[in-house]
Amino acid sequence: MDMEGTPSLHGYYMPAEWEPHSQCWIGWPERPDNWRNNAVPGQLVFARVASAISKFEPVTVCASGAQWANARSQLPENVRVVEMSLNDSWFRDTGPTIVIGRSASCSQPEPKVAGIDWNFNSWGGVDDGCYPDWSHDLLVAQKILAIEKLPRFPHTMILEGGSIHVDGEGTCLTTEECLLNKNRNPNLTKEQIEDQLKAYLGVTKIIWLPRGLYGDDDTNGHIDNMCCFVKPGVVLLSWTDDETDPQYERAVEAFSVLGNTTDAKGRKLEVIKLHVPGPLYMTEEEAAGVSQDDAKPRLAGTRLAASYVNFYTANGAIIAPQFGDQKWDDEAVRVLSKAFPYHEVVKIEGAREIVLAGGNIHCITQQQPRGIVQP
Ligand code: KQY
Repeated sequence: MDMEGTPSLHGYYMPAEWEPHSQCWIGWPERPDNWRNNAVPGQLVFARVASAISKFEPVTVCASGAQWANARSQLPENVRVVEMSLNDSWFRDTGPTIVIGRSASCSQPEPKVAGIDWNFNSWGGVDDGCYPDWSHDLLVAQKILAIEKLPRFPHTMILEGGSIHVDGEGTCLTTEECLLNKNRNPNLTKEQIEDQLKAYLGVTKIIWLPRGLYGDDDTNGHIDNMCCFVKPGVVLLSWTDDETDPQYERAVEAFSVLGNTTDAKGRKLEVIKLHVPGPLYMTEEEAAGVSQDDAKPRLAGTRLAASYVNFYTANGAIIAPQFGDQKWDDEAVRVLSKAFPYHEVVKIEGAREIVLAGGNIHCITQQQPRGIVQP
């Protein structure tokens, strides 16, 4: 397994998601102005995701004081439930990016594990973000690291975990649409952002896709709805064959960038196309179930940012969204099974509930890597 790459500022690096985890962290949805019908259907799907992952690695779910007993009652016994104040439940973005030290050896077999605590502004700040008060979310990473007694590397740069993917061998994938958006870090240049990613993630090469998935407006085009690594040198790309779909132009543009670059090790990338479902749109009934309060309004007729790339890689399993679109659901399982021959692909029905609130399975999960002992 990889212990190569360049040491980061602290001598730690972010491993690829398929490297071994000690556990997975998930928040518990609650706010009725983002989760329809008082978050009841969303909670059902979160419980399904947590339960599926818990068959492969330990899971901790964090729920507010008001929701702890409800979460406990819906989750299997083997899932730990801890109380934590939250503004919403997107731990990919509010949780820590957990990194591992490169110093593990026979004399010091326990690899060091630590967490980067990025700054967070609700995906765009007061004017452009998803909700105006993110004071609890700002503390999620710190609380998780405190629970696990892990060192914390705070960072002032606004960054969400869903906006980066790494291959564990020095390459980071991201989008210009998100990281260069003026609603994140208007005072940083592209080069300065690259320098921070290199220093904190232990990467040496950043591959910038111009845009993320069409309709992914909450996050301004997070990479985790658009493209991810399968292994070093191989990526999955959200695709559509429909030339009239606005996603087509984005997919072709990304395909061209990926086809004309190399990764940190100088490899050309193999690009596997993963067709999007639908297109899917929010119904009148779904929109009516979301209360109007502080959060960004959810409007009927909005194109849903639904993508099969937004899966979670657990120890030995791919936890994959299904949207009730038989043709593309089946095709996604076929493509993922072929791409990950040593993982079991576990289907999560009803992932549409998470998409209605602006994300998907990858967005609600955060892996805690275990680190690897060098022989
Ligand atoms: O997709 C994500 N990483 C998070 C989406 C958050 C949406 C909040 N409404």
